[in-house]
Amino acid sequence: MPKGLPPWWIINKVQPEGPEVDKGSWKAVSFSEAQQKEFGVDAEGTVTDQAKYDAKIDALKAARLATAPKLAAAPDGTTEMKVTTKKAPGRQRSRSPARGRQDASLVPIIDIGALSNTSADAEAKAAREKVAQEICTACGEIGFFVVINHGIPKDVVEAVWAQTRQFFDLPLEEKQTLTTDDDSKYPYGYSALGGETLSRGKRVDGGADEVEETKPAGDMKEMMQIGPCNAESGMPPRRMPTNPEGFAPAWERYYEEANSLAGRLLGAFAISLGLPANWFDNKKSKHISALRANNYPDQKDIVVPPGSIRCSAHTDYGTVTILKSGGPGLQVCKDKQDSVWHDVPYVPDGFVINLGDLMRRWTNDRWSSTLHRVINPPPDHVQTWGRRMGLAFFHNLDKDAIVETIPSCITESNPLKYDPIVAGEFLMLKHLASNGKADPDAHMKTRGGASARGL
Ligand SMILES: O=C(O)CCC(=O)C(=O)O
Repeated sequence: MPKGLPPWWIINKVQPEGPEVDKGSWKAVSFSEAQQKEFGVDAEGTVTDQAKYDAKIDALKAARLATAPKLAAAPDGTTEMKVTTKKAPGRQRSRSPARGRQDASLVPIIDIGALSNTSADAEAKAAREKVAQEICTACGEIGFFVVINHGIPKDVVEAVWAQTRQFFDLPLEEKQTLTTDDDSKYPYGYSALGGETLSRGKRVDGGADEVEETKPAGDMKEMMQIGPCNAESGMPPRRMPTNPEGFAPAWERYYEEANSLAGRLLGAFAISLGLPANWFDNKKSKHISALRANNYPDQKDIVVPPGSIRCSAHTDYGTVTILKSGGPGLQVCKDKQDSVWHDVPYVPDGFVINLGDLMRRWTNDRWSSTLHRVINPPPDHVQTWGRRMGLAFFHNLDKDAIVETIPSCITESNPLKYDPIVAGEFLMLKHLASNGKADPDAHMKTRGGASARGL
């Protein structure tokens, strides 16, 4: 994409109604004949007339900036971008922490409606298998996908979003009453702006190219997090804010819905790996999943310390993460192949799904847990991106679950790499690494003792 413009910006202009997703594949997004002529692109968005394309984009950019305040309001009051993707006109490397590669087609959009139909009839089974295969391809290629028709009711999402926003709007001192004083006893609660540097648990921030350039600096976000309510999980009882009043019920309900979605996804994972659909069930009956809200303040009126980013580069810890995000800025990097950052499409009403390191280890690296980050608004978008919120449900197994490589993931060309590990111990190693107290790669040591991450 010429001029480094984010694809959501262009597509939003071309398709003001937002992404057109057909049959679970975003390749169905297409430009009409009139749009092709107007923009100098083909049906898939590949540039065919560079001069025409550049002129059109410049004109749109000017118009966009002029009308910025008229953009739709996101659930958190920020500017919500309708996003979809288009194919990039060719390979293009980006080393800037503020820019991603302008090709988001790496992260597919998958309609998982069939997973909610548990009927035993052949048609329903075939539909579930088809979805499972799409998911399997995404897990192997990028470890990220966006789901639509996910089954989480809209009112549940709206309630949790509104309550979370109200919580973050409280005075700092009030929120800080929920800050844990000993995170080995209570690893949840409130954390103020700059309180966490996720990239500390990684060898890189900003992709392999930037390893020498970036020093750890606090992330430009505040957070609130809870764990499970089940005492059998072995985790401490939840501490919820009492203000706003609706916070606790909204979070409890959303946590359960997100956990059910994680269950549907794990069922599909199992099918796609040649296992019975309930294969993961006996490892998650007293799971220690966590729900975390991130609030990234508007950067218009604050000084961003050098090296700080909204959410620094990291991989997730557990099995699968379900993310509801409130706007653009999320990027992924296929660290083993190149150090290019790719924008993740923002789909209103969709959820971004990604795998954690535990799932990668479980599948003998057949599936990826991919580096991701949230960038600061680029200089020309500080006025329009505004505040951003994100809600991440990190699905984890039972603390004492033994994770031993899934047999169908061991092949002649991909021999067994890892020893069995206890899920709770694995999580602890990752947690310590993000606090600078353990080797960032300790949790991914292979049988020979080397790090599999390869960074
Ligand atoms: O807020 C987002 O979009 C991403 C957050 C994230 O990656 C995390 O909290 O681990």
